[in-house]
Amino acid sequence: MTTYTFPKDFFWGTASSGPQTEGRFDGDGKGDNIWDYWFSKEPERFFNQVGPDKTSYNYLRYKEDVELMTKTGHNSFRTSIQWSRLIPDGVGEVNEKAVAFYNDYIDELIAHGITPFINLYHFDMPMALQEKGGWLNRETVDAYVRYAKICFDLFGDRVKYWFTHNEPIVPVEGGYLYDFHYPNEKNLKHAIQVVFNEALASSLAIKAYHESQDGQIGIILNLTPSYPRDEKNAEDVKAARIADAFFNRSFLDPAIKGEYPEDLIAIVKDLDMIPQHTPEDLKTIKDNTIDLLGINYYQPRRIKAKENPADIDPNCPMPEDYFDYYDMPNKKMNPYRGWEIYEKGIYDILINVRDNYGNIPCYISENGMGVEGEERYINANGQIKDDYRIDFIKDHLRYLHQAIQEGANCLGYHLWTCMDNWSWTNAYKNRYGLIAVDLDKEGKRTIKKSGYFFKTLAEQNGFSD
Ligand code: BGP
Repeated sequence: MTTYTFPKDFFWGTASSGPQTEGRFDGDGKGDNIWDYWFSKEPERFFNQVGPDKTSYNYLRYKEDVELMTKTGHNSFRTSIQWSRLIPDGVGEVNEKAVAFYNDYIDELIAHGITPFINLYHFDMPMALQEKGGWLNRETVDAYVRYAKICFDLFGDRVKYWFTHNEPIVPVEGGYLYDFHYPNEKNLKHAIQVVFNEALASSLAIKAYHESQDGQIGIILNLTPSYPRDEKNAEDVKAARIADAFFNRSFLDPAIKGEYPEDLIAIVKDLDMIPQHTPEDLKTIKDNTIDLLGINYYQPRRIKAKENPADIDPNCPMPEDYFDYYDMPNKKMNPYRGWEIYEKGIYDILINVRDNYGNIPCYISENGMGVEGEERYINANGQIKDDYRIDFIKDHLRYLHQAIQEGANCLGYHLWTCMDNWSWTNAYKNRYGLIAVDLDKEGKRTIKKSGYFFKTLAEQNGFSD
């Protein structure tokens, strides 16, 4: 038998976000964000036309949710403040009902021995700011920094772990390259400007935080290790390295090293797409790096050299002009989400952070498995027997444990997610939670088998097999 024991005070818990869990209710004072707006215009883009209005009723049920977190082994939990709840138009008055809600939610977590991790931005641009260009507009950076300072002032006395963004590359991919977030553009020049403005906003928020508060602040990045089809083929290796620059190092390097990778700068220069910036902006990014890195890991990227350069449309440059995706035979898949499952990726990421990023303190801030039709696994007692999720967690934790044994500075593991929640355009198609949510019964909660497993895992600070 092998026992996997994790370091003392390891963070065990889950992650979620405001827009995916809270819902919106009469009189709550929340303003529209891009999701509210987009759903009102194109409900057919969302699975079963389920929108962001009710999500998982957490705004009404948060006390019960915190109780359930204790029953599922949480010593820490991440959610996000919704910018459009706290400041409905993004720049103006603070909504006192939102302040009361977040205060009470945070107090409830702490009273139950659960350390709150609070993220400031999870894909949820207030609509009033999007109308003026969203992240493309420099004024949004200023509005974000004001919003961040308001959050630190209101909640910083109790919240000691803050994050400036969750997966900042995703609004770039979704909103400006591949059409899965509003504003649904396909424009690499805009995408690059958004990358820069998000990083600048992050650094300015970090600066403000360090000037006034005493906790830690970081960023959460979805790192997708890029594996070449053939490690001995120099063209494949080069292509994988470029994909890594676009999708990982574009945020990882400024966040930790305070500067952009040279290979990425060379490509962007060559495209004549250097984003608008001032020398002072670069200094801000250089001087204000993160304390803690959150790593979301779901899937790797398999890459091969570009096979057919004729695919390239000179009028519409895209990252994929530099590489092709490689469909590796016999890969293990999560068929519901269409994502490859490659457990060793978690190890490779942590070793990369150890060796190339100064072994900065980090934790796994998301990892998880969305499954469609989990009702078919309900047993006679009404419990979902999600053994596949338990196996998924253990399979990743073995590699995480190995990385820690080899010196990785990984402080915890958060699963995506606690309660089943609303997955953007996939809505409630795939369920990720330790706890089931019944949408036909106003969000009734039932702990899944994995929820009980997670409690034992956290109590024992590891597992044996
Ligand atoms: C991450 C996001 C989460 C969450 C998760 C699951 O990228 O941070 O918000 O949604 O992925 O992915 P999806 O919802 O696309 O199935």
